[in-house]
Amino acid sequence: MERTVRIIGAPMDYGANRRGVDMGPSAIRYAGLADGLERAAVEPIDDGDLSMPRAEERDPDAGQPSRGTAKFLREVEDVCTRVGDRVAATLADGEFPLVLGGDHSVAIGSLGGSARAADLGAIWFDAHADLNTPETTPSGNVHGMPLAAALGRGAFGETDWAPAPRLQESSIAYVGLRSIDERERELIRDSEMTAFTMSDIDQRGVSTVVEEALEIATDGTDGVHVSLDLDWLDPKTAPGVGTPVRGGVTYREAHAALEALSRRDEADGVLRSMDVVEVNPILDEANETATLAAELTASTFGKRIL
Ligand code: 6HN
Ligand code: MN
Ligand code: MN
Ligand code: MN
Repeated sequence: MERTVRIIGAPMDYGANRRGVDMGPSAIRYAGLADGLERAAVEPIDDGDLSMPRAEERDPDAGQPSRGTAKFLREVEDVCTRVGDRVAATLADGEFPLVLGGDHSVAIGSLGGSARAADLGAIWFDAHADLNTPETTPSGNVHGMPLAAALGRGAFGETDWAPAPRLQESSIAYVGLRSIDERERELIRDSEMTAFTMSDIDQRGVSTVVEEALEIATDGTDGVHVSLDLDWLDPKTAPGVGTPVRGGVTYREAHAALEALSRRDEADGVLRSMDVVEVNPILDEANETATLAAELTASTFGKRIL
């Protein structure tokens, strides 16, 4: 039976301090996402974009947590609650939710929605750990906090919307980390998550690392959420991101990684939900990063060369 992939656009930029990432969903669509998915033999249905709270109503300080800083938290809560509901409804209909960001804070919504009716593991392709809490954040930007929010860490633990009900901390694997804040380092060490850094990829190859990440994310869970932050790639390959960090994966490594997911998924049907985030068309060169995002998504769903 053909798989239906429901595209949910979340043009959110409230979690990042750079405007422009809100144009990510259109840029990824324009780059041929639907065609790529059809060539991967899945049926794409595009739900269009969720509406965002209006710019003139913004107040970064409204709705601050009991401790620390999280800018535009009220807006992030509003958007992520709707993303979560849409993701959960898509899964209930037997379809695959593909969330297009927007900044990485939208993943609070996708994780929450995907972990409502299943024990969830996750693979986090990112230069960053996204594990800051309002208490530890150096920037106040919620796109540096989605995993902490979904795990109910720090002040997020006092909210009812951020923690993802059945997300298994020990079933989360990072792939490609290379920029970790001092306080995040302690949070990772004290957590049950597994972190594969760029150095692990250098030493053992990206396919091996992804296969291990899959073992971790599938062990004892019902399915895996894939979170693809385009700053995972080297900025030479993916310049259109708000927080570039040099030393990321190459074009070939990125494809190899997502093809490894697809091979495993073809055998065992392990993938459950996905988000593709942080594409910023204003900082991009000729829509290169959005094109990469579309191609990598198609690879995840099984697009092959032959
Ligand atoms: N992203 N660790 C930094 C912060 O502000 O918390 C950067 C976060 C980047 C987040 O790229 O999704
Ligand atoms: Mn991220
Ligand atoms: Mn179960
Ligand atoms: Mn990142």
